[in-house]
Amino acid sequence: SALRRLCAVPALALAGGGFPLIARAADYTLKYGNNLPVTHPLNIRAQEAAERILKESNGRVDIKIFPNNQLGGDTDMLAQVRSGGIDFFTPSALVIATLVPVAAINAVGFAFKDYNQVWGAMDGALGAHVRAAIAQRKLYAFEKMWDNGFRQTTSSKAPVATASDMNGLKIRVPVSSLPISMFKGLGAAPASLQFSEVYSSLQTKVVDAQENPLPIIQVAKLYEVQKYCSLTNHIWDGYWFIANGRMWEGLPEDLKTIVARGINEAGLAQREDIKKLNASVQSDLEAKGLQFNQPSADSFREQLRTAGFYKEWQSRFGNEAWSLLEQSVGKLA
Ligand code: X2X
Repeated sequence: SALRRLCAVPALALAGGGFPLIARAADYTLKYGNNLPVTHPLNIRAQEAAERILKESNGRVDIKIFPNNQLGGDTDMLAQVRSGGIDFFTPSALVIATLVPVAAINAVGFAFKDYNQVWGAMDGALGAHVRAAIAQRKLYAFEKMWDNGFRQTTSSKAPVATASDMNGLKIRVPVSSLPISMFKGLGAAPASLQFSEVYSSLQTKVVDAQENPLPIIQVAKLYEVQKYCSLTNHIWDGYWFIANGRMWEGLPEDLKTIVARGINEAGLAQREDIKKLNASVQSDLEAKGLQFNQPSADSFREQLRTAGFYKEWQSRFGNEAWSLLEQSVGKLA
């Protein structure tokens, strides 16, 4: 790349008709797209990681971030990271599951009791199993998953206290078959929409309800178009930080090390941010007018068992993945 730099300067000088203001561009200018507002900890930590990587690589790797669905919704960004149109993407486990079905395994309803179980599984054997499946689709998944959070249910109609309150509820879920199956099992009427469409679909009453972790409800201002928030904790969801496989394989080893360290360590810091936010976000949302209730998980779990949800997804994920999940959370069905 020293040679490349030597060659690049005269070319720039000619093109500009004078002395170049910037001596050289980065060797690797890489695009990263995501679906979240810039105020979410995922974007704040990703920005820090990009700055650190630029510095530690002496300007050779410049990661440009395109937040908030600027490059299209999740479905578009997943296609782009596969084709190489973008270099990095952070799909939720639910979203990448449209390509890598086993990736939805962390979203099995009411599986994780707490974050110790979550990170034990995702930093351990279950996460390794999912990363290997992602690699088979020619995508590279960084080691540390980033936190989305435990998903909660909001509605403009009424609080959800027991499974029977889900009956006929028009609820938006991500574009992914597991939450569709789960909410149908609970008796609701789920509709798959990309996150880019959630605010407006709630505002125009295309749907009455949605489900997301509290930090997302906060940064995406969903409290403006929802009245009730029921702390159902029904799914734990995280983001896989993925790279286009060809791009990743083509990076020199020293740059791979710098990029992976920057991204994985930012991910660990982002987990801490969400943990801190979880302690204060409810009172902030209450102050903004959202009314909270805390249902017990029992009626929901019972309804899912009766509906055959756990049996169905055990067979869809396969016994190997299912037993890795149960090693972390205990027997599910
Ligand atoms: O689309 C959602 O609900 C979100 C933001 O949680 C995901 O990325 C799955």
